[in-house]
Amino acid sequence: MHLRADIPSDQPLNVPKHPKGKHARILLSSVFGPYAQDDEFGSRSMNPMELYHNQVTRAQGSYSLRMFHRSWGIMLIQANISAPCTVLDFPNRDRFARELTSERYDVVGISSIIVNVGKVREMCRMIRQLSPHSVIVIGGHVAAIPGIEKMIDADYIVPGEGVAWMRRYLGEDEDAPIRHPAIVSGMRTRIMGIRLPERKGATAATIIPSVGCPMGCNFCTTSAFFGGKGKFVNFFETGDELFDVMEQMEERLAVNSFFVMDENFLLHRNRAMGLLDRMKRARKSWSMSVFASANAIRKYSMQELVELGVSWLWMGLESPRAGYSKLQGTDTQELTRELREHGIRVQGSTIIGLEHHTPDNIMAEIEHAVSHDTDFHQFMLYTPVPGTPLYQQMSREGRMLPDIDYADVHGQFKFNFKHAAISREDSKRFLDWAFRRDFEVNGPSLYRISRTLLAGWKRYKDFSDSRVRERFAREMRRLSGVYSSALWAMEHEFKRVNQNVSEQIRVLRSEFREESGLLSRMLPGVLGPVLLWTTRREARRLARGKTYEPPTILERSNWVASSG
Ligand code: B12
Ligand code: SF4
Repeated sequence: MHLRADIPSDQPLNVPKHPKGKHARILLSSVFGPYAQDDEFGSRSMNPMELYHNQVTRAQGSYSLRMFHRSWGIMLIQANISAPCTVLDFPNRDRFARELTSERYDVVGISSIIVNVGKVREMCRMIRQLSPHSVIVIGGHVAAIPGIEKMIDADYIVPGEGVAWMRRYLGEDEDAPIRHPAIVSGMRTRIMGIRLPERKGATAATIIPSVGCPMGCNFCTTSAFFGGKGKFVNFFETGDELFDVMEQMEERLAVNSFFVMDENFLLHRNRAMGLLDRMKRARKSWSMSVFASANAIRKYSMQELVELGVSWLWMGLESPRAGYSKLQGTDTQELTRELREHGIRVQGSTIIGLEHHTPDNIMAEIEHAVSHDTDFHQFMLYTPVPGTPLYQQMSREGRMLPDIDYADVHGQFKFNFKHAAISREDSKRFLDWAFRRDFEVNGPSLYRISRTLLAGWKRYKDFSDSRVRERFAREMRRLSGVYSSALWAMEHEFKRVNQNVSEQIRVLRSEFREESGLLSRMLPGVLGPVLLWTTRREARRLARGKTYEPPTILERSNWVASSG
C-alpha cells in the first residue's frame, strides 16, 4: 500500500482511518544516530545534530556554541493525540530495534528531513522485518523528495502539517485546539570546553506558534513545505492564545525566556502586539528569541521590540543584490547596528552562491556580510531543495547535478546544481572562507553577545518600564560573573589570532568592571585562566576528531502496558 497524501495545506485532509482509531499504539521516532560520522546510511561528520556548530559557529573552534535540540515536530504530534504514544528521540539502530520488538506498535511514524532519507529507508526495512504488522507513516521534509514512495517501503508519506493528519488518521477531531508540549529548547550546552549545568528554568522554552512563511522566497523549503507563497499554518491565532501558552510554559518549566520557533514571528504584527498588551498587563518580564525578515522587523519601533522582550533575532541578510522583497528598502547594516545598540543580539544569515555571484564579486559580498558585525552569522550555500520553486526552476532548466547523494545536500558542503559562474569545488572554498573571515574579523560570538548585552543594559537599566529593567538586570547578572571571566580568556587567546579583536575585548572588559559588582571584578583573575585552559584542552580534543552526539530520549503518553 503506497499512499502519498499530497494535500495542499488549505484543503480538507483526505486521510484514511486506522481501524483501531485512538486505541492504536503509536511509536514516533526521529532518525537514528550516531550523526557526526561518515557512514553508509547518510551520516556525515560535517553534519552533526547541532544547530550552531553545524551552520553558524562551525569555524569558531572551542568557542563554538554546542547544543542539541529535540525533535519538536513529533513532540507536537504526541501532545495532540489521545492514543497511547511513545516518542523515541535520537535512538541508535539497536535501541530502535529493541523498541520495535519490546512493545507492539500498530503505527510507526518516522520524522525526517531530506538529508536523512537513507536512514528512513533503513528504518522502514527494520520495521517490516521486526514489526511486520505495523503501519509505517513517514512525515517531515523528507516527504518532499520526488519519487520518495519508490525509494522507501512505507505505507503513508505525509507532506506538510502532521498534527491534523495524525488526528484525522486516528479518528480524532483535527480542529481541536492545539495543546503545546513543554519543550526545553536546548540541552547539553557546551562552550570553551565546559558543559553548562542543566538547571530547571535556566534554558528557554520552545514555543511553536506556526509553521511555514507566506513570503515564499524561491529557495525556502519551510515556506514551500507548508503551502508556499501566501500560505502558512497557524497553531495560535491571537496574542491572547499565545500568551496563555507562554504562561503555562512559564509555570511548568519555571522559565522566563522563550525560543519562538516561527519562521517569521514578527510578520504577524497584530498577534505580536496583542501578546505585548497581555505581557504588560500581567507585568511579564519575558525575553524572546525570534526569527524575522527585515521587512517584518521594520514594522516595529525599537522600543516595541524591546518591550516585547525580543533579545535575539535571526534575520536573513541573503545579499542586497538578490532582490528579495523582504529586504527591499532596508539598509541591513544600519538595522543590525541599531538592533544591537538596543541590546538585541542579531544572528545574520547570508547565502553563498546566489545567481549573481561570480569568483570576482563573491569575496566583496562576503566582506559586506561580515561587515554587519552580527553576533552570530550563518552562511549557507544557495541550494535548490526538492519542493521549492528554485528546485522546480533548476530542474526545468536542466541544471540539477545528477548523482548527488541527498545526504550531501545540506547547504554546508558543495553545490548540488550547476551555477552560472562558480564551480562545485569552489562553492565549498568560498563557504569555508566566509565562516573563517567572520571569525577572524569579528571574534568569538560569545564576545559579541556580551558586547550587545552590555549595550542593552547601559541603555535600559533606568528605563521607565520595570519589566524591561528587570530583563536587562537578569541578563547582566548572568554576564557579570562567568562571562567576564570568559572575556578574560578570549582576550588572552585572541592576542595570537587578531590583536585588534583582543584589544576590543579588553576595552569591553573594562566597561564591564565599571558596570558590575565586586565579584565580577575579582572573578576573572581566578576563573579566566581556568577557562583559558579548558578552551585549549577542548581545541586539542577537537583536533583529534572529538565529536558530540545527542542523548537518546524516550517519552510515553496515554500509556497502557502492551497486551501482546
Ligand atoms: C530544530 C531544527 C534542527 C535541529 C534538529 C532537531 C532534530 N531533532 O531533528 C538541528 C539544529 C540539529 C537541525 C539540524 C539540521 N537541520 Co534543521 N531545522 C530545525 C528547524 C529550525 C526547526 C524544526 C522544527 O521543529 N520545526 C517546527 C515543527 C513543528 O515542524 P516540523 O519539524 O516540520 O514538523 C511538522 C511537519 O513536518 C510534520 N511532521 C514532522 N515529523 C513528522 C512525522 C510524522 C509521522 C508525520 C505524520 C508528520 C511529521 O508535522 C509537524 C507538525 O506540523 C527547521 C526549520 C523550521 N522552521 O522548521 C530546520 C530544518 C528542518 N533543518 C534543515 C536542515 C537542512 C538541517 C541540517 C542539514 C543543517 C543545515 N545545514 O541546515 C541539519 C541536519 C542534522 C542532521 N544530521 O540530521 C532544513 C530541512 C530542509 C529539508 N527540506 O529537508 C530546515 C527546514 C531548515 C531550512 N529552512 O533549511 N535542525
Ligand atoms: S522570509 Fe525567510 S522564512 Fe519567509 S520565505 Fe523568505 S526565507 Fe523563508
